[in-house]
Amino acid sequence: MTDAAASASRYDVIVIGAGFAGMYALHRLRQLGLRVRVLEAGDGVGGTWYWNRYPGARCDVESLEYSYSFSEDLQQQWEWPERYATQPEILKYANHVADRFDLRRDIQFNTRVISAVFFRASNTWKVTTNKNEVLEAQFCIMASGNLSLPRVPDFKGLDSFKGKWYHTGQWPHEKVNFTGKRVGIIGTGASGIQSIPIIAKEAKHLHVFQRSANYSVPAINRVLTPAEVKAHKEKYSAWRKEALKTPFGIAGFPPPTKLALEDTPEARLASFEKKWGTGGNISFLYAYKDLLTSKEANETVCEFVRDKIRTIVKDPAVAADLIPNDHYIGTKRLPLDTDYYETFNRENVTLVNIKKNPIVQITPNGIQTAEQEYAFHAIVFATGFDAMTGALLDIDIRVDGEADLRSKWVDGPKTYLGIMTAGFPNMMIITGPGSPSVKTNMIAAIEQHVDWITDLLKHVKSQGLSRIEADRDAEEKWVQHVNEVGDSTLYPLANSWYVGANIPGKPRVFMPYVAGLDKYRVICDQIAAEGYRGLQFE
Ligand code: N01
Repeated sequence: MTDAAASASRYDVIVIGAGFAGMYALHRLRQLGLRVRVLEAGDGVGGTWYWNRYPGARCDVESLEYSYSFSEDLQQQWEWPERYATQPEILKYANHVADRFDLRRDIQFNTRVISAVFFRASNTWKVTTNKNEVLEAQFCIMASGNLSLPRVPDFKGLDSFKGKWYHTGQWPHEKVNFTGKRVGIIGTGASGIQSIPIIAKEAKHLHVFQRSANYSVPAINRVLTPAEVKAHKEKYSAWRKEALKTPFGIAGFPPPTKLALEDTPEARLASFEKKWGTGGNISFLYAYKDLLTSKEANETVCEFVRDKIRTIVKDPAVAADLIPNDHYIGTKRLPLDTDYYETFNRENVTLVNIKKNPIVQITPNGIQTAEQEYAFHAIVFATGFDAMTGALLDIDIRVDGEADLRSKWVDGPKTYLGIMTAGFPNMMIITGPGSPSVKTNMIAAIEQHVDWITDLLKHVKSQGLSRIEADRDAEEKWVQHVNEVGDSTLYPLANSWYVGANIPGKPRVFMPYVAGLDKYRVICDQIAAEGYRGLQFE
């Protein structure tokens, strides 16, 4: 289609993505009287919770915390049935929010953004979609998510496979029935760990192909009692305020004060046992204040979980393969499970250690490893995402005649506060690399970013300004600070998606800002109070 044939529409703001970030951005920016258009690749709202429909998908932040705080009526009226909400429940909530705040009329579904180009002469972003439609706006807000570009490893022969294959992050909308089927699953991250126990109950036989053994701790999910919901709701706004003062944006976890080795081994064991019994990953990693900064301290939790695996898994050879020994606990996202390790005691489940017995190729019948071929009706890829930068760099983002984002970030992402990147005016990223994002309660992080960006645009409007740009020196200092904070922890040591290690060729940079949402919020507020230090306006 020619340029002339492409339709052009003008908005104040284009928001890319209608997940929790895009929906809240639309809601807030409308309140400024701005004309906003949201472009969404899916045919519904919900983002992560729209795409990740795999069996067992559930949030690992408690439902009363993993929800919007901006509307008292909403939080009072919405009923979360369980401690940890299932994917269908969260998607139902996202749809309720879209209807309740009349968001859909400004969201264009089934629309994938291909490119976004900024023209300085007119301070305009021109956004081109997969339908060759061109939309224009003064501002472009990237709400495209941190874990939204699924990755299927490029195994030789996948095209030849005669059965069905699925990626957890692009699961079909209709139920996939594994009854009577031989199923292979590759990947033991959070998605694999949640889906393996459920698929195992249904399939005739499940083979789990594990590259790196992973730590996991029990969710201890349960139905919420009316009394506890009532008690929480009576103090909901106070809980939310408390959450903002915590690193993870979750109330009930005041920073621990004790070092792990200050306790006796018996006291430590009692503390970990209690946390194992009550469930939750933050609870574990927050048992002592140095678990993510001291190798010796961390090793005490690692050994506790290894002992649990040895106790739960009956076959010592299988237990040995399941025992993680290549990273410190918590330095990869620590999954929450329901009966993950127990599942390996089932007759119909086989663990394949692909570090010892690597996958060679996918064949028409199944998976060929160095030792043998396994025949499957279906293969599940729980192999994760091109995280944090993937969805952004999937779009050809450039400034006409100047820079393109893929080139700028060739050695890793550089941002100011994780919100703006120098050289790309009038573009904001929600929960971008260099912000707390995935290392905190995502909805709390989203609300904080959207509120800050809304205030920024209010400032621009009230001052009659037309262009905002991050200052290069301020960006350099922020990147350095993000790296220093990361390097003061054990996080960068693991081969995780936090450092891009799961994507061959991706630069190894630890991307989240891990000082905590509480400290980050104070920095952002100070910067705003100082007239948006580090941003240039025209
Ligand atoms: O992906 P992952 P995920 N050959 O990248 C393996 C969030 N989330 O979808 O560790 C063989 O963590 C890879 O092996 P290794 C959460 O933030 C939240 O599970 O790289 N194996 C690993 O085992 C989470 O962290 C929730 O050696 C290959 C797995 O695939 C994030 O999403 C639930 C391979 C990928 O694990 C991503 O989780 C689900 C290859 N070529 C997800 N490539 C909750 O809220 C990769 N693997 C509960």
